[in-house]
Amino acid sequence: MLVVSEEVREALATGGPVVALESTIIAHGLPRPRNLRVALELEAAVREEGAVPATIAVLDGRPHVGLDKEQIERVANEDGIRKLGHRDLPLAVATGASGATTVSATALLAAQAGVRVFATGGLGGVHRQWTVTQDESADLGLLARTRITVVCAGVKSILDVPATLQRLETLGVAVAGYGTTRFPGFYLSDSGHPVDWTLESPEQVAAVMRAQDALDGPDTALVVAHPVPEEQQLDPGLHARVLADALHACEAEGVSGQAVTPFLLDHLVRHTDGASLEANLAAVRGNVRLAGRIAAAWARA
Ligand code: PSU
Ligand code: MN
Repeated sequence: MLVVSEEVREALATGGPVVALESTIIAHGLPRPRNLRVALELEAAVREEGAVPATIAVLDGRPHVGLDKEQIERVANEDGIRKLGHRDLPLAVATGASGATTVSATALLAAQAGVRVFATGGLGGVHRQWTVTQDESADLGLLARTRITVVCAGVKSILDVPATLQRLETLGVAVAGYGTTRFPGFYLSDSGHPVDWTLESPEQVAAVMRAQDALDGPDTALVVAHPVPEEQQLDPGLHARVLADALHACEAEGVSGQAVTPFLLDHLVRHTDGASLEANLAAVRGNVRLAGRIAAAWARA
């Protein structure tokens, strides 16, 4: 069922390092035409760290692990590219649809292909207003059932961060700060919440992955929370003001379901003069590079 690119297949067959990359950030998380440049740049960054990038998406009903340049262009520019969580995969396959995969769908397909390391910007999680909307990203449930290492800048700051951290604990998903004792805040280096564990090197992350396998507990993820460098973060005061606006606009316009996260991210980009976009990109770039180093350490292990 999976279409694994030749390059990714060869790397996996020889135990070489591979990093899975999601495509929702390209299709629905970043504005055009910047999104295409970013997608290609992220792949190049993975290669510079000595690993093979595997961008994941569904094209014409076929789930792809590893895209060529034309396929990445389709994800970035094609109108009607859907946003696919893992529950949407069978629907997209059976109807021949094309869509970008969220963290949940990407992690599922990556794990099925045998890719253990995955990089993204910020995870989905529990939305503010959860008591009214019950909106919790499917990312969390999938990470509770999938043995994959996700390098991210924490969870998106548009969310209820402490509630999301609590859900990760309840679901049994391991969380460690990378080089920090603070849980990162996506656009911000520090979400204001601590983490219980700190890892300091790619080798140490690989050792945790080996320990997960050796202990053979439930198939859960390892979240490596890697902060955006402080000098590249969004100004915290601006972040607080614009986010409050964005949340009001979302409610006033009655945005719901899958549209909430793209709406909020887009609102932040437009009302910070693109500063949130730069912080988002700085975070993703750093995550992709770290994921490349972790994949290399894992391949050597
Ligand atoms: N990280 C980013 N930008 C994004 C996302 C992550 O920097 O757009 C995407 C991921 O695909 C994540 C999704 O899985 O947002 C969460 O969407 P929702 O809240 O609807 O589950
Ligand atoms: Mn949601």
